[in-house]
Amino acid sequence: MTDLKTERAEYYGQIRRKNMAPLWESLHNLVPPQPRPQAQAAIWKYADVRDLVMQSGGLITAEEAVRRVLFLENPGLPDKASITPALYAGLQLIMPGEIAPSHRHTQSALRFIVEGSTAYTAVDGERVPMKPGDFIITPSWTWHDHGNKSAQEGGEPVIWLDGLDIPIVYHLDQGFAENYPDREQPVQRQAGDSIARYAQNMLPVRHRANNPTSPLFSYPYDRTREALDTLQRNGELDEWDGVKLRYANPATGGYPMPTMAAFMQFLPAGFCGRQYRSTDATVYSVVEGAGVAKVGGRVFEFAARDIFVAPSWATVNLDATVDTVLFSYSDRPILSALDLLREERI
Ligand code: 1HN
Repeated sequence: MTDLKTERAEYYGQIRRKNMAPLWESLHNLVPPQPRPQAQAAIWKYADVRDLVMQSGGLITAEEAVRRVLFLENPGLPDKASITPALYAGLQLIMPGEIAPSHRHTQSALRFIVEGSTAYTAVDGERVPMKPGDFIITPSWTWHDHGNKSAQEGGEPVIWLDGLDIPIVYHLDQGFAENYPDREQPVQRQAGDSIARYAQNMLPVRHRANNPTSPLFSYPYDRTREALDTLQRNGELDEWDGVKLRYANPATGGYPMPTMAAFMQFLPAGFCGRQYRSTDATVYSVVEGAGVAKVGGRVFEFAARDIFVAPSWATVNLDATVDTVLFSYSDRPILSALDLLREERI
C-alpha cells in the first residue's frame, strides 16, 4: 500500500515535469454533482460603506483615478475583482464639477444609481441623466465618460453601482481598451434621443433588430416603478418573486447586453418569498424598503441601498417588512447562450 503510494507520488512528479497531471486525482472536483461555488453569500451594508466611499473623494480626484471606485470583492474570491466568478461590482463616486475621462473597452458595464441626482453619463455621443433607481448601460466598445454639475450649479456627490463583466472577459483574454483623445467625447445627440427612438414601443423605421446589445441606454426608474406598481395594484404577485420584471433590449426582447441581465422586483410589506435557486450568481441592490434575505445558510437583514450577492445555486428567500423594491443583475445571458442555465422554484 505504502509502496504503491510512493510509486504513484514519484510517477506524479515525473508527469508534472512534462506538464501533465492525472485526471483521476481531480475528477471529483472537476465534475461535481452540483455547483460548489467558491463565491460566498455576502452583504455590504450601505451604512457601513458610504463614509468610506465618500472619503475617497478627498483622497483622489476622478481625473487622477480615471474611475474613482471601491469594488466589492466576494470574500470567497479574494484578489480577483470579482463579486461572482463572471461579474464585478463597484461603488463609484463622482464629486460636483468632476469629469471621469472618456474611454472605451471590450468590457460591458451597467450603472445602477444609488445616491445623488446631478450627474450624467455620456454614451456614444448622448448624455444621459443619472437619478437614483435608473438603470443605464454602457455596451462593449462604446465611448463613455461621466460628469457632474458644479457646486455652484447645485451639484452633489453622486454614487452608483457599477456592474461589469470584467472577470469573464479577463478569464477569456478578451480585454482591449482605448482612451478618447479628449477628456470628454463631443455631444452628438440631444438629451432624450435614445428614449424617444427606442423606449416608446416604436423603433426607427429602418432599424435592424438583430443586435444583441440594446440601442436604449437608459431605463429611468420612474417608468420601472410605475410598471411594477400597476402590476401590483392589478393583483400580480408571484409566490417566489413578488412582482418581477426583466430589463429588455426593446428591439429584440433579449437581454440589454450579451453578458448581463438585469431585473427589478417589488415585494409588498409582509411578503414572505418561497425558496428559489438558479445557477446565475446574482447581485442585488436594495432600492426601497427593508427586509430579510436568506441566502444559502446566511440571513441578511437588508435596508435601502444595501448590496448583497447570492452565489450560483444558493437557495434564496426574500422577505419584506415594508414595501420593498430590489434591483438585481447576473450573468444569465451567458448561461442561457451556453444552455447551462438551471433554476428551481422550491
Ligand atoms: C469602467 O470603465 C468604469 O466607465 C467603471 O465607469 C468601472 C472597472 C474596471 C474597468 C473599467 C466606468 C470599471 C471600468
